[in-house]
Amino acid sequence: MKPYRVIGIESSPYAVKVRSVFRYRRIPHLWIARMPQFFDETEHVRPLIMPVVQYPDGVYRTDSTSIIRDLEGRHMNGRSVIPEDRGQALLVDLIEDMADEWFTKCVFHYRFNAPTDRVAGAAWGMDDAYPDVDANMLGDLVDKFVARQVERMPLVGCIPTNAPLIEDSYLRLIEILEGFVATDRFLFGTRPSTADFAICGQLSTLAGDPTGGAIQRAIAPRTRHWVMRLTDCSGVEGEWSTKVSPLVCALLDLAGRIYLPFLVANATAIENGETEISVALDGRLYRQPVFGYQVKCLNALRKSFDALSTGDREGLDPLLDQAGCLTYLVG
Ligand SMILES: N[C@@H](CCC(=O)N[C@@H](CS)C(=O)NCC(=O)O)C(=O)O
Repeated sequence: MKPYRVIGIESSPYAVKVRSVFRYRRIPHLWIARMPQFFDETEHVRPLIMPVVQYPDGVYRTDSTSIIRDLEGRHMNGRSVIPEDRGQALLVDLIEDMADEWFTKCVFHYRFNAPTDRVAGAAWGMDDAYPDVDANMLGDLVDKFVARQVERMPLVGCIPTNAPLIEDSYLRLIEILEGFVATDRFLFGTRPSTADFAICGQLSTLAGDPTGGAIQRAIAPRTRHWVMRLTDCSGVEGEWSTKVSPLVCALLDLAGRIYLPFLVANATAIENGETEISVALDGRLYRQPVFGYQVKCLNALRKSFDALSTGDREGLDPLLDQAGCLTYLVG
């Protein structure tokens, strides 16, 4: 079989997430740094987001979450990244989604808020994408990228009034993880789940940026090392835990305070024909233009929750209820 080709750049959270899953799953693949010689072949891909994965049959696909689910069915080699316990699998979906859709705001905020971060973050991405250009041309590419990304900040809620909430959620995530990495190997046992890899993707980008990285070094150094280890777990052999760890519960608490009320406020605003979300999250007013894709995220979570049996929900509902998540999932 031809190997899969994972096309992305090192500073992309989703590219690191997908590559880490391929490595852990021992699925033969090539990592293709997305340089100009590879631009043409993916030009037709829509939406053109990173990473793009070319399958052995030549087809190109995007969207980390759906690619990872698709690989589950194609490669049943005992190295799944989704627990067999359906209740735990739902928690994995929720935490993965929160990493992809909420913690990515932390990446965007720290990367494009302060001028020094902007230049360093953009230079990392542009240098990987255009390693053959001279320093002047690289400087132009960095300026253009910074201008484009700074313009997009309000679209994802990265505005000054939201900054305290976004920063606080980053600090809480890494504080929770710091308490956890010394006692447990991964979120759901001694083997990693796609929720671990989603967090790894976002935190690896933050680790490489000046402010996000300095914060990790200062208050969560062991989490930073954990993130680095997660990028290559090809040698890990482990088991799923039968119990849900208190640290997963702490992450669910964040989902109940911030992520799920945000998703529901977004869906409600769209349903009411509004163009902006304005919602209190964890006691702070949060505002952002509505985002269609995130309605799909909420619907997918609710559909998975709805599909659980009474038996699956017996142990799960009290956990979700205690974390303040249950009401948002029953729709
Ligand atoms: N939901 C997608 C998100 C992928 C994504 O947004 N990737 C970023 C790079 S990290 C991107 O390509 N953004 C489009 C752009 O910058 O034009 C996934 O999970 O793969």
